[in-house]
Amino acid sequence: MTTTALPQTSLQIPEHTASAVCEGLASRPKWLPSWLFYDAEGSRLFDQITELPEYYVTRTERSILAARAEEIIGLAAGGDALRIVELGAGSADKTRLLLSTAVDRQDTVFYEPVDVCASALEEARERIEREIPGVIVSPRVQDYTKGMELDPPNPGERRLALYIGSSIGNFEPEEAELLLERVRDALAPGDSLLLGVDLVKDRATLLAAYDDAAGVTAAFNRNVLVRLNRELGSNFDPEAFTHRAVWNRFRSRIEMHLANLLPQTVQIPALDMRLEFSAGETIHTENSYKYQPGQAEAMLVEAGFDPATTWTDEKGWFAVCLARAN
Ligand code: AVI
Repeated sequence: MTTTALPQTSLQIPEHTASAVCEGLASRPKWLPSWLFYDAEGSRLFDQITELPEYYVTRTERSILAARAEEIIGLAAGGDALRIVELGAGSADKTRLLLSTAVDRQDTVFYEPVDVCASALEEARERIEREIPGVIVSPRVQDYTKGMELDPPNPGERRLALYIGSSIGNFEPEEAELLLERVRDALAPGDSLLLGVDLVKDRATLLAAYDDAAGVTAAFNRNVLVRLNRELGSNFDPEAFTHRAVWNRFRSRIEMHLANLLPQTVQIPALDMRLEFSAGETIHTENSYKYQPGQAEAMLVEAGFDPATTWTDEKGWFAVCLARAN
């Protein structure tokens, strides 16, 4: 990883963190990229979010996968053996459901999680090989947003790529399209992609999911400032910022912001930055796009896939789309 030593500090900062923070906090309105949420504490808080009563996303997708796993695996495999590649280091029990179903069909399944974080991949390998005999894990340390390099499948094998958890919704529409095209480029004709997307629903349900009563999402949002303090030596007072979730219906997205309560000056020595915050000024930290029915399928067609089947839950809150690379 490239690191940058910036003025007034001996901290070694990854180049992409330094440039994103510089650009975002020098902008008006200020913003930070949402991938900064996921340090160890942020990942722990996100796991907690997935269990919250208000956060319908994870359990709704899980219920669709539990009901449809055999159909999904059968359609993706056709008459061939499946090799399963996942964007991200294993979405816990949702991935396990699909892997166990594949093992029931074909005894041995190769599973290739792709992630930038080698330790998350190692954890996924250890956990999955222990819990599901028959799965052979081959982790790939790659940034899948920049494209994937996969070994050619063996004769009689097809790939099923998993991009579940509605993570696609955290990308801007044009970035999401590019990401799908890159996934398509890494696959061969006849391979499939399983994509999980969150659908537009009533405002109250959406807002509650991103502003829960226990304050876990608020802590998750503020933790980005704790991370900057630790990694860049800044002096943000995280408690002086309020968590705000907003439904932007014109852009079909939930936005998360951190609103500064009182005027304050923040120093970021590692970036040689001094920031004046006025009372009420915000930092935009995340977008989570929500799709209309049929929209994900249209994106998949644009990216070079033939959408095969879409499954939703009974409330029509979440969609899981299986599409074949053409
Ligand atoms: C990871 N991603 C799909 C979550 C979402 O719902 O957009 C991140 C999240 N942010 C706040 N709560 C959950």
